[in-house]
Amino acid sequence: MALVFYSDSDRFEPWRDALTAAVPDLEVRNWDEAGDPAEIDFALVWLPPQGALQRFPNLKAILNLGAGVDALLKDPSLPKGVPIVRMVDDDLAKCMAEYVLLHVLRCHREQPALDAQQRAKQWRIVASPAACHRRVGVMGLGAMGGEAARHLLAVGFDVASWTRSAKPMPGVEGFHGAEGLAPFLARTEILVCLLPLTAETRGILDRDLFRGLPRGAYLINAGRGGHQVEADILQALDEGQLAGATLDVFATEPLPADSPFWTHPKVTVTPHNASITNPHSAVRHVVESIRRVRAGEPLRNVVDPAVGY
Ligand code: NDP
Ligand code: OXD
Repeated sequence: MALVFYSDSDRFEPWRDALTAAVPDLEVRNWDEAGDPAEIDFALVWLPPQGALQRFPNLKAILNLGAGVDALLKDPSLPKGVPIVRMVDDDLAKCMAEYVLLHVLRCHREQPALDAQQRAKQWRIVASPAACHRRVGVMGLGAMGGEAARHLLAVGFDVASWTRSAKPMPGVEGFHGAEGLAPFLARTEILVCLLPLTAETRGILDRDLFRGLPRGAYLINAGRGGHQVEADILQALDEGQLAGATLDVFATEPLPADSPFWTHPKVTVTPHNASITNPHSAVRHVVESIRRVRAGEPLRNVVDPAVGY
């Protein structure tokens, strides 16, 4: 059996070593040395070029190196009927939860404003309420949002979620669907977006949505750049509707040098590193998918292309 790998070149060797240690009879080939396309059973990929996967006629599964499959699903020539498995992994979820906790705490304690005060040598005491009085709203309560919510609850935040279907979670006030969005936003002082990018969620972080939040709310987006209408974020910040934004994802990545986000005093930019799949932890999920295919068992975490996640 053979697997072809596509990602940044420095990721190949660690993945090859982890995979061959776990499945000694699996041949792991780098993209440029894939050999006979008919020999390839699995593709383990992150952002492969459009049209590239159709050349493997015997693919049994496409295994995505990340949680989000929006880039893969954009490819109209994806081999029909080949299941796509997204990455669901403990470390991936925990690192995301740490990112969310870090930035929610920064907003909660108004750290960006305190940093600015320090630069200006200003002594102005800012009192923050206890976390239980801070209402955080998490959009998307899947592998990422669920773990983020658990971390936030552990610190004592007042947490709500917004999902597509009803998704009860102990300690979290749940909202769902179009009718749940307005009440969810109205009670949310720090909004965290961990949605997948789909036809329904594209551009959701726009002017109308920001107007539904209490004035002075914070936005944290670690979902996808396609969720945010960047001009609307800037306007909401400049008007004070948003007090600040922490953005890990952008319409264009890397973020262009002339983007106003780089220097905006109310914006924190991180380079799409909220959470990154690592082979040490995630290899077992890839191995489990390979085992299931070989055993003729149903795969887990299969994407539904019709809904987009
Ligand atoms: P999941 O598929 O596990 O969860 C998705 C969640 O979003 C579900 O709760 C789902 O609702 C909800 N959702 C989907 N569509 C809608 C909608 N139209 N309205 C309301 N809720 C909706 O995904 P993950 O948690 O694994 O990942 C989420 C996203 O996080 C990824 O797609 C990716 O874009 C991003 N990500 C970013 C990273 C980074 O470093 N910045 C790293 C990893 C992921 P329901 O429960 O009803 O199905
Ligand atoms: C992912 C990502 O989707 O890193 O896993 O963005």
